[in-house]
Amino acid sequence: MIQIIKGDITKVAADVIVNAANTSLLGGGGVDGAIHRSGGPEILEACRKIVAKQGGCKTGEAVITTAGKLPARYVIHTVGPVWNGGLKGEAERLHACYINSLELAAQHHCRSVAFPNISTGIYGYPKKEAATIAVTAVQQFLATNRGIKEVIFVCFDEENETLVKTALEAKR
Ligand code: AR6
Repeated sequence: MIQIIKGDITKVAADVIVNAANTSLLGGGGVDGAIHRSGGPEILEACRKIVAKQGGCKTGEAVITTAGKLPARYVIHTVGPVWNGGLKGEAERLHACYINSLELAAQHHCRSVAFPNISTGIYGYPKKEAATIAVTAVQQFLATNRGIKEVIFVCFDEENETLVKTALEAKR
């Protein structure tokens, strides 16, 4: 099942919430800043351990940590592409963010996963195209029946909420 809500992902009590991080995994602005602020220092500590082991996270890939003080059980940090005109593999990488995050969530026996609109803030991805990619990737993964029952798109702004709803309706 896919749900779309407008709000703040740090308040969502899904098994896992996804963070739109950067390759350093060491925090930033936007949703990344909000997650680290509300979740407390445990999340950054876990990220530092991952950095020490594997040196950050590549664009399109994902890693998992504790959710610290957040109501979720885990945070999956994925790195969306920076929009660079659309001919630099942005679409494939954005699609990979959703698939790799869901794959990691399934490996950790999560049933519900909440996503922000990855790359549509500081990274400048056009929101309409990003919404179509997000919905396509999630539907593709849900069809594989890996134990994930619920995916929630947590849209921070009304524009993204409308665009994701439209993208989902177009696929029904
Ligand atoms: N809950 C849900 N969505 C949010 C929240 C929130 N609390 N806060 C912002 N958004 P962005 P990006 C929305 O910029 O474009 C960071 O510095 C926001 O409105 O957070 O992938 C990282 O460290 C937008 O729709 O992420 C990276 O350096 C969406 O989340 C860089 O930004 C994504 O916006 C990543 O840029």
